[in-house]
Amino acid sequence: HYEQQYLDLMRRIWTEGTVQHDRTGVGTKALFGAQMRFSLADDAIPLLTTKRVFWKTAAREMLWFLTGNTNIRPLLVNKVRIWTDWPLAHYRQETGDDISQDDFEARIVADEEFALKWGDLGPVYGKQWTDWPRYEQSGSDSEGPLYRRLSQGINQVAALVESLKNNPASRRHIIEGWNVAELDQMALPPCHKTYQFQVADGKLNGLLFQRSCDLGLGFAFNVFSASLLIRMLAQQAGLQPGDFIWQGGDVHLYINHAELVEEQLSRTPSGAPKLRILRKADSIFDYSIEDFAVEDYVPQAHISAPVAV
Ligand code: UFP
Repeated sequence: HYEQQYLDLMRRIWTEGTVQHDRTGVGTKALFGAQMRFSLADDAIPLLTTKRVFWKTAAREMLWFLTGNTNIRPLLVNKVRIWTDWPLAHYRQETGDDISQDDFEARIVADEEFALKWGDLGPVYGKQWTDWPRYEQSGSDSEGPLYRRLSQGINQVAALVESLKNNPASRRHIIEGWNVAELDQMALPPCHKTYQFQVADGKLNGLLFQRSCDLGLGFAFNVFSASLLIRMLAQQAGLQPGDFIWQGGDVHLYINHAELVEEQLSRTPSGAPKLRILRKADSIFDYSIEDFAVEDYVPQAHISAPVAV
């Protein structure tokens, strides 16, 4: 079963991982460098079956990336709360207001101006994917050339669809989130930072390099949304879905996830869920949540665990 790779890695990290005193202060057990391979052929989708994964949340987040938006408001309108922690912490720190998460989220939804001021995450995925900054020389002074930023950046996703169609054999099919010059403006530097694609035998293979992976929580989402992206791209480029290769840098389990790890390792994966894309959208930017259906997904009970911020 495809999920065995995941459980094996989880067991290995939990028993053999190096203890790390990570940024969050929680502490992890970590292993550096790991790979998993999943087939996306025949609508197969690597959704974890040993716990329920709320795949629509991941799908909505992926659709939000593709809009280029970096404000949490459109997510919250759809009850997606996975990005609230960062703006909330920032707001509390700046204003001294000890607002609850519920109240903060309600205010972001109700008050557009408040959202503009407090809901933005900086130039995270959506911005880099669809509007990577470009500059041109605008003059020079005694110290050398002067540059101005162009109002329209590079849309990597649009360029990718074109290159998949027009230059399939290319080894340069890449979407990059790691804009070194803008990392300090981002709420969180990209985790799923690099995607590479390959066209072979009429199939689209995709590889994700994830620099940092919370194997207990983040992974389930990351692996679903990367697969969804490959599926949408394949459909747009007129290709069949091939393999998805997941590649992790610092792969870790938080020390306070003991219950999750033990419960999940006691379960056995089962079933073969399918992801159907119900319609071919006009472009990669025109999908909506109603276009996706997951079938034959009979997961075991959800397991909750604390998120390290
Ligand atoms: N994390 C993921 N996947 C994501 C995401 C975050 O696993 O898509 F946004 C986890 C990895 C790590 C933490 O535990 O969040 C990010 O912290 P850092 O930037 O210090 O690696």
